[in-house]
Amino acid sequence: MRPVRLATTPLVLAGMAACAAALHAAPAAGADAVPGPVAAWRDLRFGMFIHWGPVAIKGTEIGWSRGAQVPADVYDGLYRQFNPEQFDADAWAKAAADAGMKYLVITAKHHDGFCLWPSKVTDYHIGNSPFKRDVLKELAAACKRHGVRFGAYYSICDWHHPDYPLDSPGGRKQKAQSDMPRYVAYLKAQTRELIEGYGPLVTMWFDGEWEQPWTREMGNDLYAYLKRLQPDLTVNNRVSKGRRGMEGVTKDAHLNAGDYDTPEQRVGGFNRARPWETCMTLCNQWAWKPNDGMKSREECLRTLLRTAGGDGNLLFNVGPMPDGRIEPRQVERLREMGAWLAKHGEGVYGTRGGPFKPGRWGAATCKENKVFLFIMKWPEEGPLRLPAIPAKVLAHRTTSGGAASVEQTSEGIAVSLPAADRDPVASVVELTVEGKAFDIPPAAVGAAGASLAAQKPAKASNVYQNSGEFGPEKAVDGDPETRWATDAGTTSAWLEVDLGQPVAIGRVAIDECVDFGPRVRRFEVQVKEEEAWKSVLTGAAIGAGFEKQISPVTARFVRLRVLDASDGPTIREFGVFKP
Ligand code: H79
Repeated sequence: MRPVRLATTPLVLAGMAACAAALHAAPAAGADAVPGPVAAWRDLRFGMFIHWGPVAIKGTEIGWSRGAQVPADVYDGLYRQFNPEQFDADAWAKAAADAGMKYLVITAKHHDGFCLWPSKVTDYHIGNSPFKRDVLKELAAACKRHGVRFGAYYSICDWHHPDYPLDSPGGRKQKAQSDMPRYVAYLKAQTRELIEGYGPLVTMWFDGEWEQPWTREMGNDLYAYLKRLQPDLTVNNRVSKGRRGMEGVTKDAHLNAGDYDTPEQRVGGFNRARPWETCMTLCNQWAWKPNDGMKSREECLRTLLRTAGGDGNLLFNVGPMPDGRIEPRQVERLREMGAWLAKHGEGVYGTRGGPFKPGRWGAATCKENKVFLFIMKWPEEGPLRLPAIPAKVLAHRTTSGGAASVEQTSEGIAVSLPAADRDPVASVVELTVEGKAFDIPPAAVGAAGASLAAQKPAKASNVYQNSGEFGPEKAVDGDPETRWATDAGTTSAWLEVDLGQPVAIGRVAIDECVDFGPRVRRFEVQVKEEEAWKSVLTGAAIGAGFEKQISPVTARFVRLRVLDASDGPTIREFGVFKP
């Protein structure tokens, strides 16, 4: 940015700021500025990730075990005995389709450099294994038959290729000789083979971009090159630089040519401004491993719903076995997901996240004049309370069993459903609202949502290392990601909020951070009346998502007193609400 001269008038300054903002601004609320192909990819919402290669013979992690658990020369020779005779591309594509997955991305080449297609620019490929068959060709064709879009994962780092500067283990070794410009030419020739031989691709999914030999210029140039080959291709942010580790969001997104962010092994945060896709494993390892732990049906589906509720896609990974089959128990788990989605998929595909932000309570999506509520955790007493929205709820329908009652007042929306009717994955309540549901401003649910304490001045007896990151205001900022924290070893503490004027309070919600286990063992909530603190609620543990009604009381000052904790208490949100 150019330095601003002091003589510039405020009016001109404001104009300049507006100009600068317009260049790289996120789309205005309601507007949707993402290009057509990215929007089409986003609508698919749920895809299959496949990590596979000769390493399946060893059952160790693809790429990373080279030169670690498996000596590099042994790893590099595995393809000579790779003969997955039971590989059936239709079975894989069908498993994806039966799961309700709309696209598929396979490791055409991982960090280990092995190619699952007969590339013309290397001999290190499936055509030179005893199996010989072109896995990508068969899979792309099978996907077409099953209505699943096909995409390729391609690792930028290649610890096997002689021209790439870094080597195993994990790129931590430097090769004695290398030639990066020649490697870039190799990479471009290969990605061209992928697009021309197996395309049009739904996406090119890059990885391994964090290593030093790869630059932003190379990445953005590669992006432009691929878009010339296939104009409607989508490309992830790992084509270029600036990804924040496993969080996957892009720093300085305007400098990164990629189309979407890539949180890895975690559900991304609510974000409507930049498209994103969580990649996550069904088991623990990306590549197959015998007897790997596997996520439950509930965990799988809730992960998908929380992702969609945050406005993201889910690329859910399976690692097929060395014989070419996907483990039957994994196929079965995927089929279970598909069976649930066959009933409730309307609230997933082609929807957007919100307007209620995901949280422990569940998640919401929207489409046209519909809001889909996926309720996963009901309050211990009373209805689920959603914050007020500026649109009238015209009708509601429960699609998961039973009949929910939905009551809209100026305070918000109260939803109840008898316990016996609740779905173990998520109870689904569809609201029909007046106008476009996407235009309703997104709001958090629970302690973070529409609290009388929101953004009010707060102070505390103690702040973890006096760090601004953990100040008392973090407990009333409406953001469940941030938190007030206290020093290690703290066993009692208080947090006080000035509500500005006396207001009636009838409910308290507290969201304790339990990332390190629950710590609060005894607490009370007090209000100040005529200079004296009076207790309005006492309890033992708080935990995540605590909520309780109290006898209505009018007060300006309210405080949370932790009377006993096993270690420094830390609170994500402290909310008080009207009776
Ligand atoms: O293909 C799967 C994994 O093999 C691959 N990505 C998924 C889709 C993967 N890449 N990295 N990791 C898994 C974990 C490694 C993280 C680290 Fe780093 C690499 C830590 C330090 C270097 C990238 C850069 C993350 C933090 C800094």
